[in-house]
Amino acid sequence: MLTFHSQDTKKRQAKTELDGGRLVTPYECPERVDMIIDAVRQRGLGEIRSTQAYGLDPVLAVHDAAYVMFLEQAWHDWVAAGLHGEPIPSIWPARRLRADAIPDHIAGKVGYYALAAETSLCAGTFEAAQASKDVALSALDHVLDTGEHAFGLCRPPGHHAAIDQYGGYCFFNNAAIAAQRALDTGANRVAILDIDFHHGNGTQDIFYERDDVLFLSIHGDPRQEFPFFLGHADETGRGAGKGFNCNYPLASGTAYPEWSDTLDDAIDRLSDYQPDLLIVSVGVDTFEHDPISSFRLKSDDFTDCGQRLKQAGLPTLFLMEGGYAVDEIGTNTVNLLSGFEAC
Ligand code: OKP
Ligand code: ZN
Repeated sequence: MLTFHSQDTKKRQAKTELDGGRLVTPYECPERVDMIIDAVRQRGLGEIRSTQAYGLDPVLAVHDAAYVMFLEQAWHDWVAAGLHGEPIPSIWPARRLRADAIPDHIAGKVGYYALAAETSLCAGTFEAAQASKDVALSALDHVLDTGEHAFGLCRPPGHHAAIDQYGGYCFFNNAAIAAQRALDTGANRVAILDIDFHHGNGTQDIFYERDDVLFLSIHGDPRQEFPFFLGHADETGRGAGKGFNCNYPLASGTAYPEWSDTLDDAIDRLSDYQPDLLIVSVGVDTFEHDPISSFRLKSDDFTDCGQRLKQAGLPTLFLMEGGYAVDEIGTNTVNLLSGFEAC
């Protein structure tokens, strides 16, 4: 399987993440990319290809234009306002405050467009987010052109990024951008299966009222886990989208027997939908030693997971989301991809 990769994804080098009550070095670090590339090479997964530039049109097909402009300007505006450190929101349009009046001041704008506070903005964030979606789209085009499966080594991840909100280390929703482009270039139906530990609230948000994208997510129960305010089992879609959103919240401590039963159920639903393309939002933060997550998958389980995904028998685009056990991220990711290739 080909891997698509861009060094520009490493242009985001934030210094701070709000972790509990402390500022720490971000878990979502550029070294994650190097570790995965090293493993792809060492294990001989296949050729590594560079990316093409697709511009902002495919981003604007799923995200709000003012939100995209905000991301482009935020770092500059923060510095120009004389603020120090990295942009972190400190106020939001919470219940009964006005969410229909976007502030002019950057400190207010950050709160308007952020869905969480852990994710600081920094000088290279917008460039890295652009590179990340170019990775996704380059890999997509390979799948569409050849019918072969492909892996897009996206970074920063995307699945928490909603129509007009960033957070959870995500800025542009790479999977949603790829799904929309697939539809715009001839696909009738796309399925997105999100196996990251965290619920893909952004992807759900973008497609919640649509029946041309089926969204399935297996994740830590939002009663206990980030993003806390979306991802429950009763969120099944709205309007035309009713029945095309499917959440599988699982308890903290879930290990592979229960997780893989859930995966099989999701794969059955995928097969019923008969999509033209499957996009897998791949997170390996389900790993037992992930520093911010609480499932208990072992490294070998990722290989088995890849084998099960192959049973769906669909043209498949794998896009990287989370995984923060940096020493094992390469092994776990390539286990999944090579499990899929092997059968
Ligand atoms: C992004 B992805 C530790 C808690 C961090 C945010 C998690 C974002 C996960 N400071 N909460 O889904 O892997
Ligand atoms: Zn995650």
